[in-house]
Amino acid sequence: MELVIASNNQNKIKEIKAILGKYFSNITTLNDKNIHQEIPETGTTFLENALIKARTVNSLTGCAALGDDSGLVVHALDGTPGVYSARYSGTGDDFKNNEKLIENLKGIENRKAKFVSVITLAKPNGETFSFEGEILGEIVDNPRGNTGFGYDPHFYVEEYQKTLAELPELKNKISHRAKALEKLKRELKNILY
Ligand code: ITT
Repeated sequence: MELVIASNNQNKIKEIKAILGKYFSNITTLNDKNIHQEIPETGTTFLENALIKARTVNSLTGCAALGDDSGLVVHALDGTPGVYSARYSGTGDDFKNNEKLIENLKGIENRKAKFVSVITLAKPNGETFSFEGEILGEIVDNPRGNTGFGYDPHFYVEEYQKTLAELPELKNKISHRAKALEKLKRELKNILY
C-alpha cells in the first residue's frame, strides 16, 4: 500500500520514513504528488491539526495519508509555543524561533519542557486513527549538537545528559514522534486489514 506523508518538513519526513519504511510498499510526499498548496493549520490542538493534514491529503490523493502535528510545550511559558512552534517567531526560521524561546525564558529558573507529536493515519476510505507521543526534557540556553532540527539543540534530555541534536542515532527511538509512530506500528495490522 502507498502512504503519502502530509508534510513539507524534510526532517520530519526523514524520521517518519526511517521508522515506517518497511511497513508500506511505497512512501511518498506532497512533492511527489505535486501538491503544492498550503494546508491551513487552523486547529488549536495537535490532534485537530494532525487530522486536518491527514484528511486533506487523503481527499486530494485517495491514498492512505499520514499527518504529524508536533511542537514544543514549555511549562513556564504556559504551554507555548505549542501548536505555534513552527511559527513562533513569525518567520518559520529555526534559528529565530530558538532565539525567541531563550529570550522569553530569560531569568526563569523552571526550564521543564516536552515535545509532543500527534500522528494521524487516514486510510484510503477516509477513516482516521491518531496516536500521541511525548518526550520530557529541559531547555538549555546554549545550543548543543548539530543534528536534528527545530528546537533540538536546546532540548536537553536528562537521562542521556545530551540535547536531542547530540543524539542522532537515539532520537528516532526516544522522541515524541518515534513514540507516536511506535503506537501506530503496533496497531497497523488491525487498522489496515
Ligand atoms: P508540516 O506541517 O509540513 O508537517 P511543520 O514544520 O510546519 O511541517 P508543525 O506544524 O507540526 O510542522 O510544527 C512543528 C514544529 O515544532 C517544527 O517546525 C519545530 O519547530 C517543532 N518541532 C516538532 N518536532 C520537533 C523535533 O523533533 N525536534 C525539534 N523541533 C521540533
